[in-house]
Amino acid sequence: MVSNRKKNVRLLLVGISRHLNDYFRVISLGVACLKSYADVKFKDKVVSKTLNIFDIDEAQFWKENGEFSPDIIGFSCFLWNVDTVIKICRELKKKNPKIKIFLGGPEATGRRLRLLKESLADALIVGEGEGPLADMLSRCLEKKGWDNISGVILPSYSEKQSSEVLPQIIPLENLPSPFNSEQALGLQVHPKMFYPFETMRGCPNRCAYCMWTTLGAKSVRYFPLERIRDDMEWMIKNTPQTYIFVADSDTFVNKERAMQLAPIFLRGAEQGKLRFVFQTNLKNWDAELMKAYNHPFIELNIGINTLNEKVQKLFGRVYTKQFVEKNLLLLHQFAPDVHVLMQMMYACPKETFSEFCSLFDWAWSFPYFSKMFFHTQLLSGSRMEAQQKELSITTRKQAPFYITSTAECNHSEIKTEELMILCTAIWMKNSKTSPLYKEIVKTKFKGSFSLAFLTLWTSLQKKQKSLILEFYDYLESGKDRLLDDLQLDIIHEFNVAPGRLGNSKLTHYTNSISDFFYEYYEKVFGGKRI
Ligand code: B12
Ligand code: SF4
Repeated sequence: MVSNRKKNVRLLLVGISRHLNDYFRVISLGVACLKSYADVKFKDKVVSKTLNIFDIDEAQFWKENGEFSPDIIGFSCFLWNVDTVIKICRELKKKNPKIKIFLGGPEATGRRLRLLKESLADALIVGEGEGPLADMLSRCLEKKGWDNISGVILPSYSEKQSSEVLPQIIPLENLPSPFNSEQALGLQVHPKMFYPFETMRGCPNRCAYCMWTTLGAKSVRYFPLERIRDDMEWMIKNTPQTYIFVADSDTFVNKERAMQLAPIFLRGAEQGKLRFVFQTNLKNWDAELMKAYNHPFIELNIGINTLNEKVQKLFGRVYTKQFVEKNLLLLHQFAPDVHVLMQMMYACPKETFSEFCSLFDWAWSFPYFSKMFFHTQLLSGSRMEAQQKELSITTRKQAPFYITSTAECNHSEIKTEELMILCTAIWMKNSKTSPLYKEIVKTKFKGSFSLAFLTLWTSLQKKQKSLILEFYDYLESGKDRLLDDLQLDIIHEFNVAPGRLGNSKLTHYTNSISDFFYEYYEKVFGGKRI
């Protein structure tokens, strides 16, 4: 398997990311973790390198691959890079059939044998990668094959065998942190980075749209507090002002532990101006926890998703509107400095257009916090993907596989939902249009934001509609700037990525959409611009 000339194995671990707002390059945490583990375990028997590729820059891969000349290459597969990974793997095999390729990450775990076959790779790892990677490297050093390793699928497996492979899970205390060297992270560090960061692994929930639920990873495991403290000190010193996206399923699922973590995060915020974003569920919060996390550098993304009972049942997340409102108000009272982002979903199966409008009206009428509507998608390996036919779901042809129609909502209705989300996000963020829009919603449209949008839309001139639709088509067709991303950019006031559409063009679209509102306001209500 490995050339007889050499005593060591050369391992290249590749993470390919898309562009991310105006933050500096996002690290691929999965491959950084794998390198750290392989380095500690194998020392100089394995020469490893982490390669972080940004903006899906394929040419950079070929350059660095040529310079490093690996024996084996591992790719981290997410929905935003998997097409590129497949293309690279096939070319690699064509150029050098002896090279050993293995795949891991969420998209590999979800697609399994289908991805292995399509990419022509030699092995695919399900779930956490550290244990299987170590086993595979040991086999390479012994010049043995990769058969019968727990958590690993080989091309010779049947569909059934492949679907039954469970992840190999090792104690988190044994895993070294990558937040201690540029080599492990795979890029030069400086202030204002973007780091995914873990304090735990596993998730007690079983949301139908998430593929992790099929992995038997229900029990939650924690990284030692000492490690988290050390990571924070390293970041305060080396990468202040960094944006830390906490990758935990929900850091607050264990209150005692969350209370122990609070001073560690707050020290990072105070001493290093580090900003933390957490994904969480309201059911885990009480006044004490809210007070402990009350800091302007903390952002809580609250997964409300839907208030529609039928959809909640399908997703496996049930709670009442009263419960959500009560807890949001508590958050406002006890954590007034925190940036709260209410996250809802649209294009959900089992939801009609008018039911979505009710959610939309409720969310925008809630007097506090930022609002964000995520496009529901079919993630590979999720229970919802398995129910696609039964739920009459159609999706976009390329990843992310956003839902374009369901039994309850046709394509044109979902498109209207998107136009409503797009225009309202712009009108409600702009400090000049926002008070006017709120005023007309209240006084002319009985408090209904959806009704206001639908009426406004029909009153727009043809050329105004065409500009909005042109912007919509751009957002829909791409991979690098979708409506989800745009909402986040608007909320966070990020500069816009220099992707296919330059900053100035994007500003042109958003400013024009604001202007259309003014024109309507002046024409219909005789109001003056503020
Ligand atoms: C940070 C993060 C992001 C960051 C970017 C991350 C990046 N590097 O570019 C941001 C915020 C931008 C983001 C955006 C999105 N994300 Co996101 N995100 C995450 C999150 C929270 C953490 C990822 C992480 O670092 N985890 C910790 C590391 C250690 O785990 P890991 O990467 O999985 O790696 C382990 C194993 O997978 C495996 N492994 C990984 N790579 C490899 C490679 C090899 C060779 C091997 C052997 C093993 C291996 O071993 C690793 C260590 O055990 C995950 C959820 C989660 N908890 O994982 C979602 C997740 C990755 N995101 C997801 C989604 C859906 C999105 C969005 C589409 C959401 C949206 N609607 O906007 C967008 C992407 C939009 C787009 N246009 O493409 C899905 C991905 C599904 C998929 N199949 O790819 C996840 C899994 C969430 C979920 N519950 O479903 N995301
Ligand atoms: S979406 Fe989040 S809470 Fe739901 S199962 Fe996945 S990781 Fe857990």
